[in-house]
This record gives sequence, structure tokens and C-alpha cells, in this order.
Amino acid sequence: MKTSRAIRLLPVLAALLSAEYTPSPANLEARRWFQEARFGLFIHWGVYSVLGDGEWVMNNRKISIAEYEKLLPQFNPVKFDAAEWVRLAKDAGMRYITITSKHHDGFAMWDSRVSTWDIADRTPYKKDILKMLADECHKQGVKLFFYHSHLDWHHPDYYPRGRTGHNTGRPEAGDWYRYLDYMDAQIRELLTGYGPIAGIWFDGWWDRPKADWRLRQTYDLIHSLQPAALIGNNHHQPPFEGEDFQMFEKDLPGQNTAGFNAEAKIGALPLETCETINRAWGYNQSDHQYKSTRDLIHYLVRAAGHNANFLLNVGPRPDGAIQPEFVQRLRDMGVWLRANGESIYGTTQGPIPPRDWGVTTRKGNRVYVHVLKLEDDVLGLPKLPSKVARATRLNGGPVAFTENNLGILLQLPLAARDAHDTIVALDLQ
Ligand code: H79
Repeated sequence: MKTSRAIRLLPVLAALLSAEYTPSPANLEARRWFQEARFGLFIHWGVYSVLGDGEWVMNNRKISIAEYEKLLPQFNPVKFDAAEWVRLAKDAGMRYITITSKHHDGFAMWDSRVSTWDIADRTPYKKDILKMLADECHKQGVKLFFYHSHLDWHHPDYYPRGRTGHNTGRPEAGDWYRYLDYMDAQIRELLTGYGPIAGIWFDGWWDRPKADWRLRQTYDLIHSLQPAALIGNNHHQPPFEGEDFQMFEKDLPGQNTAGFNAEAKIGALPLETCETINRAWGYNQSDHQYKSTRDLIHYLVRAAGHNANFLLNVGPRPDGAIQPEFVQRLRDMGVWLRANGESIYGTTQGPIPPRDWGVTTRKGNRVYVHVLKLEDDVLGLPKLPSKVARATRLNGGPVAFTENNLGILLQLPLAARDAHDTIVALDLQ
């Protein structure tokens, strides 16, 4: 093709790539599954786990690539047991797992053919973690997402640099588009060698918000390889064309307590919020500030009341074990969900928006009132779309109530409250 013709075709190509994205029927079906799933396990695990100081340690301690690479002989997770991890997620009532295929340090947790910066080529362990986990997820009926960092502190072609990773000692030159080709090649590996993948959870876009990330090309590649794969991107912006769900880091949708989500207006896609058990994503050996099971259940319930899934994180130890403080909380949440899951799974946000006292969820004609924090014996609710035929405690007896043209009054004696969440099922006429 002559250059002039190619140049004339550029705007056409650009228009095609920015064209409206029409999700496939399989993708829409996967979104429905996702929204009903409501609870997933986030796993941050990589070479950084060796230092026990979180997944940002390379950046935060200004570690050069040469120094960081010395950690590799120590990353030998002989206690890793994929079956046990998947079993734990299931016991917690989680329906999917999202694991770091690559975090900001660029290290691949699978046997990549386009790089030797990976677990199979560079550690004594040698095995493909993602393959073992994918096989086990498929066996046990848990869906698997990959967290994949756009940002890369290790790759020489990640240039010009962004806001982070300035002290890893890379040459001051590099070919950005060659880096994007590398990323697409890795994405292709993840979507062709590991069976059905539920989706890709991107992060790190914010390192270079002005860069040409060629996102649509990557998104189209993913959807062409696996149409049902759900794409989300933690760019803290309203959803981009080609994405299938929207996530909020450390915040319920619409809130901005963490400071990342000022511009993340809620779009029309399925929602997810992620949070840590202590304060770290990757393993942090000195962080003992664990949220209580009660706090975590409240987060799950409030997420459901915001129409969002809850993706709860663990950072396994470098030897492959998940610490007992995490395991205990996950198991306790599973116990709670086995008794109360009807009011979470398969629900949508209820007719009353989230309140200080709690939230509502809904399934068909049934509204679940989740009372999390209420000092009085009674709760007043505004009128619902139709009259209340019956009010019962989930797994319990009738709840006394009155309804008039102003609204509904529920009697909820303090002495008869549930330890975590007093759930009243209202059956509408
Ligand atoms: O993987 C976990 C974190 O490592 C990752 N997302 C979760 C799921 C994460 N990376 N960064 N952050 C979370 C927050 C980063 C905030 C900052 Fe910045 C990076 C503050 C300063 C540099 C981005 C760029 C926000 C402001 C400037």
C-alpha cells in the first residue's frame, strides 16, 4: 500500500477502533453471571511477597532491577496447593478468584513464551502457578480472572516512564509500542493457554494517563479470543468503550474515601469493589491490623446494597501458605453466607438506596432489609413500589410491622438482633 493511501485510511481505522462496542451474547450472559456471583477472592502474589512489605516494595524502597532479581532464588512456594486455595474460596462462599498474573514489577506468574521474567524461567519453583490454579478452578467450578498491570517497572520499553518506578535502573530509552506489543502477546497467552478465563482486571493505566495505551486493540483482542471474558480497568475513570464491568478500589461505588475515585462516576456496567483484610494487598508481615469478620460481612452487605460485587483480598506468603488470620475470616464469612446468602447472591440493589443504618437488596418480589446499625427498636422505611404482604426474619419468624400511606414501620427489638446483620424479608404484594 502506498503511504499516502495508508495515511488517508488512518482516520477510518481510528474510527473503527473507537466504534461503539457491542458485547456478544456470551459476554452479556457472563455479565449476568457476574452480577449474581457477588463475592470473589482477590489474590496478590508475586516475587515481592518474599520481602513481606507489600506489592509496591520495589518502587517504595527504590530497589534496582539488579537487586530485585536477587529475590528470585528465594521465591520457592513449595506449600502452594491450588486445590486448597480454590477450596478455601468456595468455603468462603466466593464464586470467583482474581489473581495477579503480573503486577507492577512486571513479573509473570506463568510460563510466558515472550519473556524470561517469569516464575517458570527464573525461580527454583519453576512451575506455572496460573496453570495449576486455572485447572483447579475449572475442576471445582470457580471462575478465574487475571489481574494484569499495564504499568511495568521491569520492562525496558516501558518508556517514557510514568509517575512511578523511576529508580529501577533502566536505560533512558525504549519503544513504547514494542512494549504494548509485548503486553498484547502476554494477554494472548493468558487467553489461549488456560481454558475459559472469566475476565481481565487491568490496573496501572493511571501511571501514564496521557499515553496512547491502544486499549481498544487490546480489548478487541481479548474479546476475539474469548468473547465471554469480562474486561474491567482500574483507571478510576468512567468506563471506556470495550469494557464490561467497573471497579472501585477500596470504596463503595460513588464514594471516594480512598482518594482514587473522584472521577469514577458510576456507569451502566456491573460493579465491583475490592478491599483488603489488613491494609496490604501483597503479603505484609508487619501489618496486623485485621478487619473483623463483622466488618467484612458489613462490607459485603453494603456492596450488595450498592449493586456491587465484593472482591476481598488475600496476600499469600512467599511459601504459598495463606496466613491463618485470613483463612479464619474467610471461613467465618462462608458460615454466615451459608445461612444468609439468599439475601446476597442473585440479588440487585433494593428499592431503598444505601442508608447509614444499612442497605436493601432485592430478588423478584422480595426485598431484603439489612439492618447493620440501628440504635432504636423500630425502623421507619419510605413507601415501597407496592404494599408489604408479609415481613419475616430471614431464617426466622414474623416481624411486627405497620404500613400506612406514609410508609412502613418495622419492629426490631434490640434484644433479638443478629450479631452481624438483622435481615428482614419483605414480600411485596
Ligand atoms: O493492586 C493493588 C495496588 O497495588 C494497586 N491497585 C490495587 C488493587 C494500586 N496501585 N496503586 N494504587 C493502588 C494506588 C496508587 C496511588 C498512587 Fe498515584 C500512585 C499515588 C501516587 C502514585 C496514581 C498516580 C494516583 C496518583 C498518582
